[in-house]
Amino acid sequence: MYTCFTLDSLNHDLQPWIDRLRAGDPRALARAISTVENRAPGWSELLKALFPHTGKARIIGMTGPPGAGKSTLVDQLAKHYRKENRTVGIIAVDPTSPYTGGAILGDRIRMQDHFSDPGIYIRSMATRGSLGGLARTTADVATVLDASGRDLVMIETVGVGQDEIDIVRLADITVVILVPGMGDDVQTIKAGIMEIADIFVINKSDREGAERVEREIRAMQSLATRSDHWTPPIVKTVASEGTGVKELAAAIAQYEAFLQKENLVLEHNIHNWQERLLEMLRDAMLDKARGHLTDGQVTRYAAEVAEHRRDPYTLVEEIVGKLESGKP
Ligand SMILES: Nc1nc2c(ncn2[C@@H]2O[C@H](COP(=O)(O)OP(=O)(O)OP(=O)(O)O)[C@@H](O)[C@H]2O)c(=O)[nH]1
Ligand SMILES: [Mg+2]
Repeated sequence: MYTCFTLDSLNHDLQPWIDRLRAGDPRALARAISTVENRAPGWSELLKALFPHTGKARIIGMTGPPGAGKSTLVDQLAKHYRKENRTVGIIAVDPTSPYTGGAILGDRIRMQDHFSDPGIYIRSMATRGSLGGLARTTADVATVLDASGRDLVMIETVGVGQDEIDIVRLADITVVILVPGMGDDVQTIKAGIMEIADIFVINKSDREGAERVEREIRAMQSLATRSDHWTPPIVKTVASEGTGVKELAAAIAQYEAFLQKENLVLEHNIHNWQERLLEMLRDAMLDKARGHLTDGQVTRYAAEVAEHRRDPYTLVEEIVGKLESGKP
C-alpha cells in the first residue's frame, strides 16, 4: 500500500517536474539524474515518461588512459559547441577508484568554471557497483540529459577495462584519446578500446613522440578495415591550449555526416539498443530471482556448493525453474 501511495504522488508530481526539466531548470535536471543514478523510488516511471523526449542528443564518448587530458579536451569541446549555441551535458564517469578523489575534486572545480553558463551541465559519477551496473546507469543518465534537450552529451571515461568499453559503446561517436610516450599503455588499451574508436586524438602533441603514436595507429589501421569502411581520422591536439579543438569538432561533424549519408544512424541505434535491452533484461531477471531468494539463502547455497553437497548447475536450473513456474 505504501508503495502505491508514493508512486501515486510521484505520478502526480511527475509532469510539472518533467516540464521544468525540459525548460532547462538545472535543479529539476539534477534531481532527475540523482533519482535515476540512485534507483530512488519512481526512477523507472521517470525514465518511461522521459523516453518520448529522447533521441535528439548526439552522444559522444571520450575515452583514454588516466591523465591523457580527457577532461581538458571535453571542456574545450564544450566551449567550442557553446560558441555555436549548442547546449552540452557532460557525464564524467570514474570507475577506477584510486583516481576517484582527485577526479571528483577536479570535476567540482570544472563545474564552478561553467557555473555561470546553464548551457553546460556537468555530472560526475563514481559509482562502481552501482545498482544497475555502471554502463546501464550511465546510459540512463545520458537519457535524462537527452530528454532535457541537450544537443550534445559527452561521456568521459578512463579507457582501461570492460566497463569503460561498455560505456563508450553506448555513444553515437567514440573518440579515443592517446598521448605521446605511453609506451606499454598503448598495448594495454589497444585490446578493446582501439577497435571502437571512430576518431583518434593524439593529445599533448606539444610533447615529443606524437608522430610515433600516429604511426602506430596507422599501422594498426592498415591491418584491418572496418565493416562500414570508415577510416578513423587522427587529430592532434594540445587541449591545455585549445589547439586542434576546432579540427576535432570538424572530425566529429564529418563522422556524423558519414553516418547520415550511409544511413547508419538507425543501424547504430538498433545495435546499441540490442545491448541495452539485453542488459536491462539481465537486470530485471536477476531482480526477479533475488525476489525469490531470501537474504541468507544465497550464502547457504554457496556453502552447500563449496562443500560439494550440491552441484551449482542443477541448483541454478532449479532456481530458474521456480521463476518460470512462479512458485516461491
Ligand atoms: N602538456 C600538455 N598538458 C596537457 C594537455 N592537455 C591536458 N594537459 C594537462 O594534463 C593534466 C591532466 O589533464 P586532465 O584533463 O585532467 O586529464 P584526464 O584524462 O581527464 O585525467 P583523469 O580524468 O584523471 O584520467 C592536466 O594537468 C592538464 O593541464 C596538453 O595538450 N599538453
Ligand atoms: Mg578527467
